[in-house]
Amino acid sequence: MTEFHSGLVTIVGRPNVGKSTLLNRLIGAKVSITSPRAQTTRHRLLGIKTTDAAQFVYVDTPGLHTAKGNRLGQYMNRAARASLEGVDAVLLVITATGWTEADDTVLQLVAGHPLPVVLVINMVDLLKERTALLPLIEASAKKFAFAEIVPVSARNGDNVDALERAVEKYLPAQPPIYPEDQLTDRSERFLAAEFVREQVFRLFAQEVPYAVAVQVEKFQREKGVLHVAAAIWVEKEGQKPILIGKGGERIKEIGTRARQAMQKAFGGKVHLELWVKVREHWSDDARALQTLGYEGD
Ligand SMILES: Nc1nc2c(ncn2[C@@H]2O[C@H](COP(=O)(O)OP(=O)(O)OP(=O)(O)O)[C@@H](O)[C@H]2O)c(=O)[nH]1
Ligand SMILES: [Mg+2]
Repeated sequence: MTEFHSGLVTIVGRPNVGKSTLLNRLIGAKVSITSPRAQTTRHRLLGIKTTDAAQFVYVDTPGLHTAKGNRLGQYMNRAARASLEGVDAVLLVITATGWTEADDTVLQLVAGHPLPVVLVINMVDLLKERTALLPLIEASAKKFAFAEIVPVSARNGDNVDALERAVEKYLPAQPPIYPEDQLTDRSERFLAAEFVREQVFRLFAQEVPYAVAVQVEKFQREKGVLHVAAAIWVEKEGQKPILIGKGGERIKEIGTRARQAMQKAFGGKVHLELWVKVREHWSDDARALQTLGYEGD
């Protein structure tokens, strides 16, 4: 038998390039939330895939953005930077539309670490002609000595198997790090909060998603049904009616969609109860951030 390989592979990039979609696609399960809005991911999170020959431990990270902003933004950037420590390889994700200044900033950060960097050019499904990739691949190869350059579509799975093969070369020979049936390091309770936040990011415009944090207050199985109760925290009194909607329509829609995501991820029936609470400026308040789970990473 050939030796088993396992290792950590961190996924970095500017916000909104498809890192979390890629992580879910690589492991074949949904453990990380995604949305068309930048800065959806707030925590570092693992997605684990075990095959007969190897265990891939992928690290999803918040999109790296220019650090001014509030304490939450600083926490997110710290989590992304820390994810470059102690890993075996890096996937730097950009999109097929080409390099931006923000991508260059991420590259500079990554280049400071002695790690193999695989450049992932995502969203190739948006290109009319595959040949349009060639100049981008050439320009990328001039920017940095990438270990590999792999174009993919995280959305439809195109070429993601080739990416896995490319990554496998950089995993050291060692036994699996996690049990082979484990998909993530995060609890179902954590994922439940994230599935609610995902719907807020998908259903609301402008500042509302950035004003929201979700806290699960009950997570209990009774007679085959999982009962989840969660508070949606907002920063201002005025955001509360927006989230609730006329006759409670909007919060009902969040609940229905989040419940479906939970049922799919956890299996079995889920009963979900949601309400909205106000905590002024929680995203810039160190103590509030700690209570809401934004700490440690
Ligand atoms: N067309 C297309 N869209 C994609 C692809 N991959 C991701 N997307 C979309 O791009 C948006 C952002 O995806 P995410 O996976 O949330 O991006 P992210 O890099 O994790 O974003 P942050 O967590 O905010 O940094 C979502 O609307 C995805 O559906 C792809 O291969 N093709
Ligand atoms: Mg993400």
